[in-house]
Amino acid sequence: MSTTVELNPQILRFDSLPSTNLEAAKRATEGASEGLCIVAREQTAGRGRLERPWISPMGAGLYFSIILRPQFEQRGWPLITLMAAVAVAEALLNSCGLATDIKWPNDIMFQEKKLCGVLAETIETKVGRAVVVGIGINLHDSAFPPEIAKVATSVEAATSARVGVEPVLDALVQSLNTYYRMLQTSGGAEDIVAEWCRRSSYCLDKLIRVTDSSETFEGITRGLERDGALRVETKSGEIRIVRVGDVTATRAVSV
Ligand code: BT5
Repeated sequence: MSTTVELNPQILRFDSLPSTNLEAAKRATEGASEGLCIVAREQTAGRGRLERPWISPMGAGLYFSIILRPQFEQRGWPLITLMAAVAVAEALLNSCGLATDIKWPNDIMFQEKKLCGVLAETIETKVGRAVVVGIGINLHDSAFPPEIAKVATSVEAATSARVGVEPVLDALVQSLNTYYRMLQTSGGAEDIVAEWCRRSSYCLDKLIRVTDSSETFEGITRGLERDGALRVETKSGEIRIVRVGDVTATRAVSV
């Protein structure tokens, strides 16, 4: 990670798209430059990880994607998701005065409820491999259906203030620029991990349950690896390194 690239963001706005990640991926495939941002007022087929849906009604949230063309080695690319989560947390603090928590690896939380999700996807393009980072921030409670109100929240609910897309978008583009630059400097991986840990109650000593496609286990978090993987100490004292899966906080004193 030696040369640092400025993002020089350019924003394309749409009323409605199936998914801003899909649109960004299409443009990246056609050769669009690093820093191209896609913003939509609604998504009709917003996506989460593992093809899960991201509910994105008209005017209720910020639906955003950015194309990155990282020049550093690919084993550092998982840190891009963490970098984006740090950038969202910083943007919400700067634009709305809202202090949030980050749940490993990609959820921005307020009082244990999800306020924002991040989806980073790697794609092949004719000018090399690229990453599309998608960010969905709930600005108002109308961003999600009542069925998930126990686990979802919005900036408006958290701050008791009405907030518009533009100030959050401005702050987000600025903070992505800052932390993407940081990630590319020598020592940038350690710096992003430190920034992530500073903002996340999930970094150390948190009782969690990890679920992936093959198993579920519980343990206590013991920090992050250099590539952003989560270290979890199980009941038997073994340290497991988690690179994929869903994490939930547990209250049971079971380890
Ligand atoms: C994520 O996935 O959290 C990544 C979400 C990324 C969305 C952005 S919006 C702009 C860009 N374009 C896209 O098409 N996607 C990106 P995951 O961790 O898999 O969480 C998905 C789960 O969150 C769903 O299964 C629901 O349970 C829940 N969910 C869906 N919509 C939600 C919402 N608006 N608010 C809170 N939770 C939601």
